[in-house]
Amino acid sequence: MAIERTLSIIKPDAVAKNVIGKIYDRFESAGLKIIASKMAHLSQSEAEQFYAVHAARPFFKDLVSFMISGPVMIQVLQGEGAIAKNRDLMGATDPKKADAGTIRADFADSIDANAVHGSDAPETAAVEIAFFFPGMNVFAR
Ligand code: RTP
Ligand code: MG
Repeated sequence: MAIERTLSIIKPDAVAKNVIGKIYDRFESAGLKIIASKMAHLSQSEAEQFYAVHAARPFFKDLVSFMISGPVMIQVLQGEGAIAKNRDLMGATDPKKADAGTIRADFADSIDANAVHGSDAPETAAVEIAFFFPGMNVFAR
């Protein structure tokens, strides 16, 4: 398995719950390295651009409103198979369907307030890392 980089966001609900450290521990315990991070309060335009792939979906407006409802913690994770590993740690989009012990099962309240975002493929990871950390090499060396 190749060393990869992926973009992770701790969403406003989890930042408000004060569980950034607990979620970082999940990443580090699974062997993922946090190689960049920043806290930000996204503007509407930034949230719309970031989730542009979902622009036509019925939940888009709610998703954007939620993502700008408070500060988020944004990080690049690096490690073996980082993209899939992070998705496994996150659990299913709907926390009611997320496996026990996943971040969403333990910290998320609903399909909207679902604690974390993670890139879903190498192509989206590259775009998402460049969006929040311009100039950063999106490929692991
Ligand atoms: P994310 O992009 O945030 O990591 O989440 P995901 O891949 O698990 O889910 P995705 O299909 O990409 O959807 C992005 C976010 O939109 C909200 N959503 N709501 N009401 C709904 O049916 C619905 N479906 C998706 C979720 O907050 C999801 O994280
Ligand atoms: Mg997604």
